[in-house]
Amino acid sequence: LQSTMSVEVERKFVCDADIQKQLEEIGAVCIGQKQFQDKYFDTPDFLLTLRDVWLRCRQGCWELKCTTVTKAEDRVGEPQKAELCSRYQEITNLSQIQLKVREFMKEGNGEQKTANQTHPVVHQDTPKTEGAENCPTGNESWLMELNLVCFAEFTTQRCSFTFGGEGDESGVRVDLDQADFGYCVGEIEVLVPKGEDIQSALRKIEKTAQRLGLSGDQRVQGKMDVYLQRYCPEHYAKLLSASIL
Ligand code: V4E
Repeated sequence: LQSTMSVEVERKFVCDADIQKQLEEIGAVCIGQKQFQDKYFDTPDFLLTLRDVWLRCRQGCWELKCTTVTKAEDRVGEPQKAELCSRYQEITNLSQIQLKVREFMKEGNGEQKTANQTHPVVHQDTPKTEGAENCPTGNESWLMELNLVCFAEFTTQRCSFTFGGEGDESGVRVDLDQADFGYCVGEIEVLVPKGEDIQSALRKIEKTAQRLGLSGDQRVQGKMDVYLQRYCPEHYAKLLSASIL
């Protein structure tokens, strides 16, 4: 089970047609395929995403991704190409998510926005699973209260690979994603429990990238980059000029 607080370090890559074969050649094992739907939420003036904060509901479960260290001086000593890797803190506990979102909004606005302002459609979720604290019960009043609306919704087919044993790639996972709007991307990722060693995660990712023969000097677009570029050009432009994407 994923902890409620961890740092996801990941590097995206462009998938070649023979990527599955290449993965198997370097010892990766397919651990399964799944399909999931993501709905991303923000205020109409993009208060969260302009701070690189990503609130989503994946198959009925809430997740918040926000940046960790970004200052250049904190990256001294990192392996080359570390800048190709992104690192986000992942929070999956709903109360913690709500607390963080409120904090980010206060930072941004001086005053928190409330619901009785303009209100586009809020996507209400019907519960798919019962019982888990994180999973919505259909009562999404906190979204209304914080003026959060759905700005992106798409489904991904994911094929995941891991490496067995205690070697260089232990803990490395490779996801091959195909989004329903016609975009494919690969991700090499390591989930680091909060407070643990990020450098070693970066080295493992770099090693795996090398073994897959990824030259990767340019940043690869994620699913969200492509989605916003195509369907929400105004939002995309704002994130680009704020250097978020
Ligand atoms: C952090 C972020 C977004 C949230 C979605 O992140 P991503 O890892 O691309 O999605 P996904 O579906 O692979 O999630 P997972 O299953 O791995 O948790 S959308 C945009 N960002 C910002 C961002 C960035 N600035 N640079 C890179 C390389 N990726 C994402």
